[in-house]
Amino acid sequence: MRDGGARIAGAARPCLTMESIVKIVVAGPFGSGKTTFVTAAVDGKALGSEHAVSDSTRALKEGTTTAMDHGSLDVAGTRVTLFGTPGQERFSFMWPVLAQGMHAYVLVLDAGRLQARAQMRSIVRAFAGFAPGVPFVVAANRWDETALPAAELAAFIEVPEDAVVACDPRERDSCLALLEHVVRLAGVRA
Ligand SMILES: Nc1nc2c(ncn2[C@@H]2O[C@H](COP(=O)(O)OP(=O)(O)O)[C@@H](O)[C@H]2O)c(=O)[nH]1
Ligand SMILES: [Mg+2]
Repeated sequence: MRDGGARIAGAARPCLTMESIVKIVVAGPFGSGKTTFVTAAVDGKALGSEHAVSDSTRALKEGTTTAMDHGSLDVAGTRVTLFGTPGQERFSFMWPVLAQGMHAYVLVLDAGRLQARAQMRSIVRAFAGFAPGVPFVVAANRWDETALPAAELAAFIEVPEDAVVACDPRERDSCLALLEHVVRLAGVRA
């Protein structure tokens, strides 16, 4: 994916004007809190595509996103549209599809699980491959910063340390604060 994938997102990214809608993609491993994030951000008014989990990952949660989570909201006066990806590897062909034209992306991580951190490393690489230069933030969920310092976490998933921000996706204010930061990053590049 890194070298062979089509580089669609950067080239197709529209200009950001005052009237523009900022498109933000919410990605990350299975069970990291993506659907929770999109749902909390839009105050429960999200369109989802959750289905019952059919395999062994059922131990993690009962429903999983098979196409996308979607919703729109205002963030500090900017209209934002969110597209949450499915996290399971077999749906990864959806990631560049949903990433088309995005201004920025959020990578939600369950920082407490080693397996999730390893999966995040390959998701970081995949997005760097098909969306080079597009700004992003890692929303670190369930993160014990004393046990896992930011520098260590950032080095493990191979992102700059200042890209890692603590976030509780169940809390709307936490999601909104993170989105404000992401919208600012998207604006800087416009
Ligand atoms: N305890 C706790 N549970 C969370 C947190 N974030 C998400 N969850 C739960 O973790 C499960 C997986 O979240 P979900 O948003 O479906 O993950 P997704 O696969 O990334 O869309 C759900 O049951 C959430 O309610 C968190 O910060 N703390
Ligand atoms: Mg989901």
